Amino acid sequence: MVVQSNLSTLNHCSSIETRKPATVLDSIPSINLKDPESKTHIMKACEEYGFFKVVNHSVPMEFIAKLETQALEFFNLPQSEKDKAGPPDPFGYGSKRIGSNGDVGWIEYLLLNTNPQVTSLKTLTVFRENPEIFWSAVKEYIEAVKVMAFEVLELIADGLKIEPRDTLSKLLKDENSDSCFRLNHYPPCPELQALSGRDLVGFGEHTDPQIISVLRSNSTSGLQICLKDGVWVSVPPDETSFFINVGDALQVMTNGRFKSVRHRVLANSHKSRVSMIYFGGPPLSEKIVPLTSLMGKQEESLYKEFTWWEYKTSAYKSRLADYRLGLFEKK
Ligand code: GA4
Repeated sequence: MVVQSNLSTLNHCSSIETRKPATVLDSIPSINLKDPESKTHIMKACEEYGFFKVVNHSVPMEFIAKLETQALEFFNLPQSEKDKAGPPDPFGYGSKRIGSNGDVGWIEYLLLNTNPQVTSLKTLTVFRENPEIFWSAVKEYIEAVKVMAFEVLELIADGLKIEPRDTLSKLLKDENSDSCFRLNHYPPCPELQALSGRDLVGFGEHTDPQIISVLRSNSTSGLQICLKDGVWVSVPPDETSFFINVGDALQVMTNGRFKSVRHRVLANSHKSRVSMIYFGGPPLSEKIVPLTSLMGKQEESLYKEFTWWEYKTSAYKSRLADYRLGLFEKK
């Protein structure tokens, strides 16, 4: 009976699908930030996958571990306590519902703005009695990850021969950069075993709207990316490395040369997955257009002109799996 009722909860999640044999992506591009050739490898990875792994970075493991401990401490609180930091509008604590347009998943999360001035009082309740410990763990982690994101964007600028080399990174360095941060917890779902041959979606397929996203997870698998041919592959977890997603804004800025990567996360039956993602976005007023120096003589923009505010507003009205750039393509 218990299994029955739990199964119906899962069905209510309406996110169960038939499992196809999961191909594991062994060949995932791995960029060693200390390798002098890294810009060439990054270019290939952005063109082929819109996704890559970063190793040999300088984000201290200690920052990562501290934040993961804090995150788990929060997610282990009684539901009624966590709910005080919700609902996400869009910032705050959320459980099962993603965005405000009907998407659901086997997940709970905290969505924060990286700009403390935008952090609402409600979100601050997350930090409870120990605001300094939680907030300082979040801040030191984000600061270190941002430095790595700047480096990655500068290598991309080098690879694309864009000058100055901070053309992209300065959009994230800007004090008005519209960046956000997400802590995700995918609880284990033991009932999954009863659903033999089926998977439960933790976070449904989507592309990230921003410029780039930097993801770090614990050692629990679940992340999958969609290759150019439409095949979904599993990304082996690596708790000491970071994964970078090309976002929609970078696709537009490269006039489609880079593609934003479609990705999703599947729930695990026995292990909990924790991930932390920094989404680097430009200031709201920034025009998102192909970089002039990248455009060939006769080349035309594939997209209509729009600001990040316009794109973001439109994105927040969409469903997770929608092809959001479609509305902004020149027909
Ligand atoms: C996907 C990338 C980030 O997680 C996010 C998500 C946002 C949300 O969770 O509120 C969105 C999703 C994301 C894109 C479409 C809209 C908005 C949920 C959703 C259905 C924080 C973001 O910036 O866009």
